[in-house]
Amino acid sequence: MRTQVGIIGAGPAGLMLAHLLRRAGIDSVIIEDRNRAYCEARVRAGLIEQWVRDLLIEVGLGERMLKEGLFHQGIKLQFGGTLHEIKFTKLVGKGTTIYGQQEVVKDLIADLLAHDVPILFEVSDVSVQGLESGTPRITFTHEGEVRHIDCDFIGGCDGFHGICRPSIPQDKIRLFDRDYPFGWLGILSESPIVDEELIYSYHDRGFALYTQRSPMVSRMYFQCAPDEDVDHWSDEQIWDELEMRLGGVRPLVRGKILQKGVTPMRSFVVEPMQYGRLFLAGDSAHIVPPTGAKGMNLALADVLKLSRAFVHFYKTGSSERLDGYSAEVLPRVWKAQRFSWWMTSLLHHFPHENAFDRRRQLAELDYVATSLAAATTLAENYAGLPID
Ligand code: FAS
Ligand code: PHB
Repeated sequence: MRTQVGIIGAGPAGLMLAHLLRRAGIDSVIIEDRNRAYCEARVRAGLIEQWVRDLLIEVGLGERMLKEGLFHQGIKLQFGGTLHEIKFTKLVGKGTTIYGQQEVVKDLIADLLAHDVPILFEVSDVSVQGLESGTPRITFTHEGEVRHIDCDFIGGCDGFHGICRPSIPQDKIRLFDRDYPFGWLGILSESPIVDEELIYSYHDRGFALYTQRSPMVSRMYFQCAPDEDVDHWSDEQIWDELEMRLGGVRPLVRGKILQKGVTPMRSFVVEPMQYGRLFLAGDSAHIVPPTGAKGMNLALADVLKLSRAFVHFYKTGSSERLDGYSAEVLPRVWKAQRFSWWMTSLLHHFPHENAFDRRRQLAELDYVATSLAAATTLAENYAGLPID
């Protein structure tokens, strides 16, 4: 096969990249090692920033989000048995929208296939060659056959555990990381909304988060051990723990747990996010702890910039913007890293902490809840930093 941009990975980054390229008349082919049903059912992020909402509408993907998404004016912080609202719309004139990552993925896959953009699911043995040459190649097995995609560029959108980042000579990149001494045990439950916004709870037993997917489907997380085994928790025990950490102010309504799992917490960045004709975007280049809800939003910010650099190349023949891709997107990546680390440090308990640290965390929460300047900083970062 021959195409202009070969894309590895059908997550939000890979799919949105193909979508933006198609709208600019640039061909691409996506390969994905999972099947379509799995990609469309994978429960991950759920919160999109204001500019992402606007982008989805602008690029013709807003219809279902506008119908089914839940627009939020802000978030609530729960500590000392009280709820404190941080109203983003009043502070920075922006809001956030709850619209599940798998819904964004479904909309993108449907639109791409409707426009005949090839997505090859269930590929295996994927590898890349000729990254330093003008004609890189992707090799993979599909339906039992070894196949090749010859292309001008490769979009490395295969997530943290993909093959693209490890395909770069390790002496050509630098890795930055931090692991956190805890994880999140998360559930998806058939239970009605108990608050019109998210609740981030600081509690003696550890952090907890109340979020939603629809008026009758809720999503909740609580801080657990990094290697917690979710099978050690009965659904009753999970509800008991959530009620202790979240139920103080807004009583939770128990319901059937549809899905549960433990997510490790790490911060990770690779620099640069490109090598030769390979360009990394999304989780293949950076991971943030989900406390700031930045994962999917950052992946979409990367491909918005990358797609523009490809358009500039095919319009002008100049690779100037492609050469500057990493330098252009890394400042936003590091600001999201800082904010996600700050939210995580503010709201979680660390093994080495002492009574002083807990008082300090409470003082910072009180400052954020009562200072216009501090609340505005949180609002600006949470609702989404400006993106041109
Ligand atoms: P993705 O990982 O979504 O997509 C990469 C794709 O590449 C996948 O479809 C994968 O199957 C495919 N792939 C991998 N290797 C391949 C190979 N060798 N060949 C072909 N295809 C390959 N963010 C939040 O903001 N809030 C959350 O609550 C939240 N929860 C999360 C829970 C989990 C368990 C995880 C892992 C992440 C979560 N995130 C969350 C972050 C998440 O939203 C990511 O940031 C987002 O999925 C990144 O999108 P992509 O970069 O497209 O990567
Ligand atoms: C979610 O809705 O899944 C979600 C929202 C905010 C977060 C993390 C996850 O910080």
